Amino acid sequence: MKKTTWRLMLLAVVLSFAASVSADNDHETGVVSKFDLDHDGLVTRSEYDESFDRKMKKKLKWLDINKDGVISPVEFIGRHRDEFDKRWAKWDTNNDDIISVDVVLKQQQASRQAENQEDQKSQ
Ligand SMILES: [Ca+2]
Ligand SMILES: [Ca+2]
Repeated sequence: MKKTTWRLMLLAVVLSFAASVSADNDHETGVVSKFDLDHDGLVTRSEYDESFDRKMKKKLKWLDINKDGVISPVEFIGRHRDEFDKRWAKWDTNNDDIISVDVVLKQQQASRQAENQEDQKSQ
């Protein structure tokens, strides 16, 4: 198996692990802060739907690289491949083709905090 394939498989495992650990820590506060659009501490169905629509539109716009209104498999794979390569480069801080779970978790947490701040600014 190619080295790149192994790297992608390892990255997927690390991402899953990081997501599950972070989800345990941030689940309740994260869900409420992301979807509670009127900041009343409750998430209504309409708030959830609106938040989900916003995120999906943003994601679909990002995936449509050539801005033709449709997402081809090449665009989908290309965006995620670019994303994997960027994340790998960001996490492999000493460029030895090995990533540390601690580095991933710290960067995931920082990224999530930045995302939450960005979401709050856009509301
Ligand atoms: Ca609310
Ligand atoms: Ca397209």
